[in-house]
Amino acid sequence: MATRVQGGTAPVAVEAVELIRVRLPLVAPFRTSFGTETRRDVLLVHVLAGDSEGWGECVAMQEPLYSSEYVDAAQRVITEHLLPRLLTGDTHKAVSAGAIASVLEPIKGHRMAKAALEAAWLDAELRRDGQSFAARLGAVRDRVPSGVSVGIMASIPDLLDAVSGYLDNGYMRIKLKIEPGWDVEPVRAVRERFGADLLLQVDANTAYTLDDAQHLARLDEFGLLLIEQPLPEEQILAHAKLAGQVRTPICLDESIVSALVAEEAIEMGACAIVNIKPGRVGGYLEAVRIHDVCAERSIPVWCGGMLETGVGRAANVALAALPNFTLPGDTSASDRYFAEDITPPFVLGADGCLPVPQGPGIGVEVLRDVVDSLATSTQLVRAGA
Ligand code: NPG
Repeated sequence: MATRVQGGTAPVAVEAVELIRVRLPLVAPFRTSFGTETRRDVLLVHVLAGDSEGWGECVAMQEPLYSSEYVDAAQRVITEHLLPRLLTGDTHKAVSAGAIASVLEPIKGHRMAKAALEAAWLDAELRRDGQSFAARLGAVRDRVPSGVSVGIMASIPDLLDAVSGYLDNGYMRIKLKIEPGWDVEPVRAVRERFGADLLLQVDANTAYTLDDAQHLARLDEFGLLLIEQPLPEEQILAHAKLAGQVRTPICLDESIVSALVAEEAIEMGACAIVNIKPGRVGGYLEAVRIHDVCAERSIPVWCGGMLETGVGRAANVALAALPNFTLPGDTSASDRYFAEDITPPFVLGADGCLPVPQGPGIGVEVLRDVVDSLATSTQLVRAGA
């Protein structure tokens, strides 16, 4: 399977890279245990390569609250440390998307920044070759079931209204954000109101400690699919200990930053399920490796979300079409986040699924006039400069 991600496409000759920042208001504030997002300040990477072009989206947020990365730092590391390694010297005519991770390996961390570059390079190669992301990554479905992530609300009636609206829209599973003080009662209320058949899971974004194990075990009675990232990112062993004290399957998100970490976490018994976010792990090719590591160990995976525009969403939906993505992802329709997207919107089908783009590259058109109307800055970096 390794050949699927490592082999692949011949490099495109990149002439320049545009870094465009666009600001999109969210349709509603999104509150998690680490903060409230009201807008997305997205960094887009636009690769210009002769007859081809490619787009990538950096998922780093405005502030380093989800992880240590944030968008200003991502742009800075891209211009000062990553692009110079891809665009100057001997390498600049020869780097294929499949080689980017190893060329950038000397730079520690900054996975969201690296992922955005790799995605843009891959898109340019695939557009040139007329191949879709889905085909390149190994997709086996043309529609993927869609879940929705529901933020922390001011009250339980507000939460029930929000969940009810999403179920009316057709979402196939609900994820509730939780934190200490907003956990057992909201979960109970949603379970009681919408019944035992609702696919329901929770996400703590690292808000608990191992001392909370008995409290978290109170969630067991609600038949949740999983509890996502209850403990801090570095505490993989503590997750394994927690798994011995709760019946609800543990899913890791923030902790899983590479295929190697995934392998070790699984071996330690720290997770029974893995959330895969390409930005968090350094790119779509590493995401496929994690998919494979998990598949070999019978660990189901699902595709996480970082409030992406249509650019990131298109590629996420392609990834979510791989065989071991057996749980619905945070791959919601565009209107769950934005009134206006920068691609034609992803629309939830009557079957609760999103279509997997089949066109070359990410398979969706980037609406340049919308991008320009939302842009707050543009920086052009030329190859060989
Ligand atoms: O559907 O894109 C989406 C959002 C899904 O809950 C979601 N994302 O922790 O997984 C998360 C969370 C998140 C939101 C993370 C904002 C970082 C910033």
